[in-house]
Amino acid sequence: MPGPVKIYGIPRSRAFRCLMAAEEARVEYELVPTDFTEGVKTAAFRAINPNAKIPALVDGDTVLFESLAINLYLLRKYGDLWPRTIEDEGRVFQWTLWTATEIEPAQMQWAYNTFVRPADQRDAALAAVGAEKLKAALGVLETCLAGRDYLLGAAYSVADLQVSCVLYTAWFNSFDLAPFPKVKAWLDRCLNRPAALRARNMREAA
Ligand SMILES: N[C@@H](CCC(=O)N[C@@H](CS)C(=O)NCC(=O)O)C(=O)O
Repeated sequence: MPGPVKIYGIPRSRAFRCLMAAEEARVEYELVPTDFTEGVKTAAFRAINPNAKIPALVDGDTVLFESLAINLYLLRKYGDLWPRTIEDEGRVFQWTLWTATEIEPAQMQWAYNTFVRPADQRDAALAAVGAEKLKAALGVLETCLAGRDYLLGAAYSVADLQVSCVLYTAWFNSFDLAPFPKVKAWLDRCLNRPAALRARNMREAA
């Protein structure tokens, strides 16, 4: 029997997303502490992820990088959240790629220039451009959540996990969600689930 799934990273990094997924999948896992300054540069870690970035995953002979791809793998292989139909699977892929391309770059542009970088390295104009792009994406989400509690319908799914684990950054760091009340209520639901709270406790206590 292979040992527990290994997630390389620290909770205060994108590895948080995979901790949320692993908790939702209820898979036995080990967090292998690897930080994004020195930890990612070691030869041992580069052999796992040649991008020298966290997170990475090792599950027996399977080695993966990219946080949202790791999540798809974990939820497909473990737990009972994976969609039952090809159509819903398509929607999960749609929301995953949408998150990576429409949310992530805008949110990071806002975050880097608002609180991540030291104050003297922040550019307020870049932060504002990122915030505007993020608002445009949140508007799409607000429209898609009309008349439904979750992205695929009445029940929480992998689509909700993928989008909410990334938007955690904006939600936790007080991005103004007042113009998007459905998104705000949905994020409150997704990020206060017992599994999400277990992952958040690791991150917020760190
Ligand atoms: N697209 C990648 C991005 C991974 C990433 O940028 N991770 C950061 C930490 S949150 C990192 O390891 N940075 C180290 C570096 O860029 O040198 C993913 O989602 O997994």
